[in-house]
Amino acid sequence: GNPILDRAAANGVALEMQGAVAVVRLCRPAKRNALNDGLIEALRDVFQNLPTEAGAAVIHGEGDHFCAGLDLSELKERDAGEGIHHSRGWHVALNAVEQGRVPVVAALHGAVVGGGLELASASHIRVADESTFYALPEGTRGIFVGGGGSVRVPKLIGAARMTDMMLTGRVYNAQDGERVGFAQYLVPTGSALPKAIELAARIATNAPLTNFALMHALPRIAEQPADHGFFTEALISSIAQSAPEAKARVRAFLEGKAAKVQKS
Ligand code: 1HE
Repeated sequence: GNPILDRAAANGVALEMQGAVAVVRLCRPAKRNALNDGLIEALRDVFQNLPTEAGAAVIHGEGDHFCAGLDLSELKERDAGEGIHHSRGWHVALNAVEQGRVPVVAALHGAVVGGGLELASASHIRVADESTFYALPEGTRGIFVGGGGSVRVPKLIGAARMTDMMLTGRVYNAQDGERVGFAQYLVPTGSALPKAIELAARIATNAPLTNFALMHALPRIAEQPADHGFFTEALISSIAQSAPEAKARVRAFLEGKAAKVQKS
């Protein structure tokens, strides 16, 4: 139906709606979902053109691995100028994931390496199964991250751990990855995708302004001086509160009609 989404599917990124959840799949399993230029453009196009009925999205990879990172076969002949534009193209695509219309949950399994880890880091929540492993082989390949990893990965695990990964080639397994902050959920092998869809379906029921505030205000506040952060927080919280939907949800709680917070 939609020519942009049809082209993305032909380039290896498929979109399927499951209720209000947009399920985005990297489908280049023979190359371990390595990200060539076509795939990066397809990712950008899909996240810039999510159907309006989508309230949240999930991203996952077909086959045994989430994503093997940059397609190294494309790196051969690029000069410095082309390299800058290539990296900027990744930034646009991964910004479309991070700063799009809806929160994105990444379902991780197998290799989450190099550019694959950069993509996972652009998502809002990461659910990893026990087969997941994380690495930044850029260091040992004589290159550097170029897909926003130097900005986003330290926010998850800290600059010291990222430096170690790149200098020594250290690989984190699923348990250690959850412990250091790559993933927010660790689930049995094979169940990352259903868990991610379950979380996304729940996220899609939130008030849209709450999701907007979390995606767009929280990361900006994190980079503001405290005084600016408090001010931005006051603005965004008052805007969220003033929505009719927020009033209805608070009223429902006060009338005993909404769920209490349950001890987990
Ligand atoms: C690839 C790529 C790739 C696989 N580019 N072709 N990323 C890396 O340095 C990771 C490189 N890949 C691997 O270490 C392994 O392939 C995996 C651990 C991910 C998976 O292992 P395995 O045994 O399941 O698969 P395989 O046999 O190694 O790979 C299957 C095929 O995929 C094979 O091609 P074939 O034609 O011989 O079948 C591989 O060559 C191919 N393949 N990964 C190209 N990455 C914006 S800057 C970001 C910078 C980076 O991301 S650098 C890190 C790149």
